[in-house]
Amino acid sequence: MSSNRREFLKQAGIGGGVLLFGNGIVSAFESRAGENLVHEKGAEGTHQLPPLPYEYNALEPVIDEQTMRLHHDKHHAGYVKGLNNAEAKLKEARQANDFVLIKHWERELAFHGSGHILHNIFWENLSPKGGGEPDGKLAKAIEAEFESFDAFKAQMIAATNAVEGSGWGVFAFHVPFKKIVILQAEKHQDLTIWGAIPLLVIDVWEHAYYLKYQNRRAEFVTNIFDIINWKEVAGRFDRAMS
Ligand code: MN3
Repeated sequence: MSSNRREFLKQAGIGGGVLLFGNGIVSAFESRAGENLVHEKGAEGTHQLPPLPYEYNALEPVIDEQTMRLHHDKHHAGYVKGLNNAEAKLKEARQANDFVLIKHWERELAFHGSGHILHNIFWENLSPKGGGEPDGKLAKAIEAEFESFDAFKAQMIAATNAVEGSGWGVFAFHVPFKKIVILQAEKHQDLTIWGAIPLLVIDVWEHAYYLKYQNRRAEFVTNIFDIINWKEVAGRFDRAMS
């Protein structure tokens, strides 16, 4: 992102949502609070590694400089590279109408896309001036849902400690339920990109088709396109974009 554009975004106070510029859509769902999370989806459609919002040593002694350098410059950068690669490979597959590796590249998309978005949020969640407790609306919401900040904090710590294997503790706002929740993400790629808002879903649990189609899931999935309410899907897209 050019420094001019960065400055414009900062001055405009734009941190999230959908931004339209001459070269198309700038980050529909990738953005969050900080302006350096507003990524360009430029002509190449590539994602970029945002710089840390503070110095590498700014979070000492809680997180050491070397860890920050490796975590941001190597690990997070790897997710960005992998995400761009997965998108490129999926584009190639569509163009060739060759989906023999579809499971592999969808997994790569989920793994690297989730890694990218979660690390963006992680860096922004931290600050050398952090700590204490929230106030305002968030404090009220936490009190209403969890009874007290201490109870919330205890559950967040317990849930994060108990993540099986690699993963994340996640404090989230659930849009359809209009509710704050604490979640665990085991691994992070199971096969979603965090932050995605569903527009169209197709149930392929066996209960959804087995009586009629038995093991012929592909036939069910093809046929369902004859009954999709695209007007409703488009409405969801409009609402998600706004
Ligand atoms: Mn990490």
